[in-house]
This record gives sequence, C-alpha cells and structure tokens, in this order.
Amino acid sequence: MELVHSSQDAITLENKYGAHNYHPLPVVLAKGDGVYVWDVEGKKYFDFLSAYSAVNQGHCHPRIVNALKEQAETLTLTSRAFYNDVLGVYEKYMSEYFGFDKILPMNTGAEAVETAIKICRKWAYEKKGVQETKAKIIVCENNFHGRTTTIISFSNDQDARKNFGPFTEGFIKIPYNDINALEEALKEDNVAGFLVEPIQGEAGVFVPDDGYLAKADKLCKEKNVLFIADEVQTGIARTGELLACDYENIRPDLLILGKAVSGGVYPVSAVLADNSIMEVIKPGQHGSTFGGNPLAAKVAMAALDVVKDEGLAENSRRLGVIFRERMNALIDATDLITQVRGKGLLNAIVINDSPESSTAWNICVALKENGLLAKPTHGNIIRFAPPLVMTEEQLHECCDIIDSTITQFNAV
Ligand code: IF1
Repeated sequence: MELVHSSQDAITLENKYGAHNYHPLPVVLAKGDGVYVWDVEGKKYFDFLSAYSAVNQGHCHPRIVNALKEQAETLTLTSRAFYNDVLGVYEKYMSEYFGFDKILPMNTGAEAVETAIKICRKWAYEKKGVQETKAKIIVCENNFHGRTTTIISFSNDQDARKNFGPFTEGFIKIPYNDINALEEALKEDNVAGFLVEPIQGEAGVFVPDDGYLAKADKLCKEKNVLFIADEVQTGIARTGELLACDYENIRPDLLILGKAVSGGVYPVSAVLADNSIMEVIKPGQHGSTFGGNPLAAKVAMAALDVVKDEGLAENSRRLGVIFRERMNALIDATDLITQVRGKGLLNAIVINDSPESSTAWNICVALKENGLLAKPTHGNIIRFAPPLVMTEEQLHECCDIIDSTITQFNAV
C-alpha cells in the first residue's frame, strides 16, 4: 500500500484520483482519540465537528472498537437471505432503547430517510386509503435529509439540486418553524406525512420555537398524518436529550436515526415505528445488502451503551449551556460574531459578514492553525459540535482558542 509521508501527499492523491465532491479544510487527519485528532505531521487538534455529529462518543472509543474487532473476527455479513445470531438481539435492543415496536435497519442516513418515505407512502395507500401514487409528504424549506435523487427533489439548495433532475414528485414545501403554514398544508388532499428535522442542522443550526414540534405532532395526529422525525444529526444525545424530540415529549410515528448510532465506527442507520405502521412492509419489498449486518449491530449496541453509561446526554446539555455562555460573552466583546444558537452540543455562531464572504472559512482556517477543527455550514455560519465526551476543562480550553482566534482575527 502506498504510504502518505506528508499532508501534501494525501491532498495531491485525493485531487488526482478522487471526485471533487468536497472542499475540505486544508488539514489531513491520521489519528483520532476521544476529543482529539492528529494530522499527518503529528499536530494535535480538538475536533469540533465530530464528523457532522457521527462521533458523539469520541474518536475510536475502546468499547466500540473492541465490539467491532470481536465481531469482525467472527461473522461480518450474512445478507438477509439467512438469519444470524446477532440481528434479532440488536432489533430487540433498539426497540427497547428507543421505545418502538420495530426497527428497519439500514446503513446511511439518506437510506433511512428514503426508507421512511417509502414506509409512509405505503402506509398512506394501504392503511389511510390515500389514492395510489397520489401521496404527499410535507417537508420544510432549507431542509437537509441526504443526497439521493428523491431527497434532493425536495431540497431548495441549488448546489444540491442543479442538473440532477428529473426529480421525484409528491412533496409539499413549507417554511420551517411556521405552525400556521403546516396547518394550511395539512388541509391538502392525500397528505401522508410530515418529515422534519427537530433542529435544522445544515441550514445553520436553526432551533424552532419551544412547542413547535409538539404542536406539529398534534396537528399531524389530528389529521392522521405520520410525524416523521429525522434525528440523524440531532439524535443520540447530541442536543442534550437522547432525542431532540424528547425536549417536547413527542414520540414520532417514524423515527430516523443514523451517524452516532455507531459512534462513527461503522455506517449504521435505522427507521423505528410501531407495528401498525411497520407491518405494511412485507418480505421482498425493501432492504439492503448490508442493512442490519452483525458487525453493524454489535457496533451500534456498544455505541449506544456508551451513550447511557457515560451520561452523554446530560454532559451535552450541561456543556452546551457553558458553551453558549462563553460565546455570548465573546459576542459582547467583538462585532465579528452576531449570534450563537443551538441546543446541547449542537451549536453554531453567525459571522458578521455576508454569506458570500470567505470570512467564516478564513476563521476556520485560523482556528485550525490554533488547534481546533470546525467548518462553516452555509456562508457565514460556523457549526460547533464537539464529541459529547468532552470535559468542562477541555470545553473551556476550546472556548479560549475560539476567543483568541476571533479576537486576533478582529485585529487584522
Ligand atoms: C454531506 C450536516 C449535512 C443529516 C440529516 C440525513 C442525513 C444527514 C439531518 C444523511 C447528513 C451530513 C451529510 C454530509 C454533511 C452532513 C450534514 F448537517 F450534518 F452537516 F450535509 F447537512 N438527515 N448530514 O444531517 O445522512 O446519508 O450522510 O449518512 O453530505 O456532506 P448520510
């Protein structure tokens, strides 16, 4: 195997042989442990992105890695053509952990979103009596649910959509955090479901008004429309509760999970629902080669044990309050940042410059130089999402880096 002797080597290889579907920050990571990552030259950084909230348990968590190792030496994949001795155990574990009758195991977040869309439509035709092929699912403007053709069909991000048509029909777009708009949309014929992120992550960590999700859930229940929560990014303790929906004590009809279900060790996603909904799926109607494989199952159970055993939701909630206090103090001291928003350890700051400016990017490059890795979401918004295993002392160290970087940046 060709070895990478410098960061530049790695960048050169990626530029030459890899599709240019990303524009990464100029840093090449070679090792991860807990809240830290190291680049090829051995420089240490705080990871303040957590692989977009997939590494909530910290990099290379020993309990999760050991689960992977043990199962990897035993049985990795059987496909669903046969049973195996892990899947049923995993399905029971997940059903009890999240409080739903059943799980449909998949691999990536987008696959789980697609799965939820298919289940919702099938339920509408076979249980609600919606006219076949006419089902509509309500979604929110500025949503991010993945990058498949159906999912980008209901995106309004031109970068995500342009020249990928023709698009999938059957979606009604409404403004996020607008309960009246939802009420209006629910008056339309053939509505099957409402697909929503409890906090809009990629859009820039937009937290809806208190009560929005509960009112939306209530309206959906009144109209016999499935409430579908995409907790791929907000789930698994990221926002200070196991699920962001827990803040409003709502139980979605379809729960979509991904990313940190596996602690970033292996691609694992899932859709959970009760029997009355999940029973619309019969043998041969949906699946995937790797969905629910023994390796994914063992890794996920270890990763979710860690969430509970290490009190990650409580830690996320407590440190999130401290983080936003620190950022608000910085906002008072500089005009370069105008706002901090978020819940738990899913936060973002808004940079006082146009979304078209490169200021947020340049701040992230400066943060990198000072030992902290983060990346802008859209334009002038920087997302901050460290692993949930961070200590208060480490969080203050990170805030000190952000403070000094912003202050120095101001001085330029
Ligand atoms: C990228 C961020 C984006 C998600 C929600 C489903 C998925 C995601 C709420 C799909 C994925 C990832 C994708 C990654 C960047 C990151 C992301 F918000 F987390 F930062 F893009 F919005 N639902 N989010 O956030 O899950 O198929 O990726 O496993 O595509 O660049 P996936």
